Amino acid sequence: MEKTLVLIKPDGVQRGYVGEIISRLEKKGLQLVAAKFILAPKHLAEQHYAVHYGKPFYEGLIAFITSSPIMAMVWRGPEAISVVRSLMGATNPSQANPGTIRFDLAMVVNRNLTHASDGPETAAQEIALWFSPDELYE
Ligand code: IDP
Ligand code: MG
Repeated sequence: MEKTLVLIKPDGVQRGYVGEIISRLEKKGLQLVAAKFILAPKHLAEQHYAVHYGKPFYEGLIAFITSSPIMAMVWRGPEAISVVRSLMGATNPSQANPGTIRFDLAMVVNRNLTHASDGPETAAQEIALWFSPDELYE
């Protein structure tokens, strides 16, 4: 079964949406297989967002994601990667569809609440980056 990494970023934690976001994934039918509430070290954030290195928003993104604790999770289910991306909605909340987490709960692209893996390779890489194998309960 497919697995995907989800982060509830500092804005999601600070605005009190950890429960709401987890609830939406649970209600869909996805299975939580790992979770940790952590202040991400800078080197981990930099590896996680390495694909965006050099982009105008990169430095701000790293500063933000390491600024206060986040909820890191692994979710599992049939086509979990695309299902979770659909539940999140478009990267820019103003372009996301109503009913998605980002449209319903967020306003701007640099405070869009969540991260979710975008493909099988990135999901595998990101899960291995944030969790050791013995932290996954499948
Ligand atoms: P994703 O989170 O939907 O996969 P990515 O393109 O991978 O979107 O970008 C990673 C994160 O970087 C986004 O979730 C968002 O927080 C931030 N970001 C993306 N594009 C911009 C931008 O143009 N300005 C500011 N922040 C951005
Ligand atoms: Mg991405």
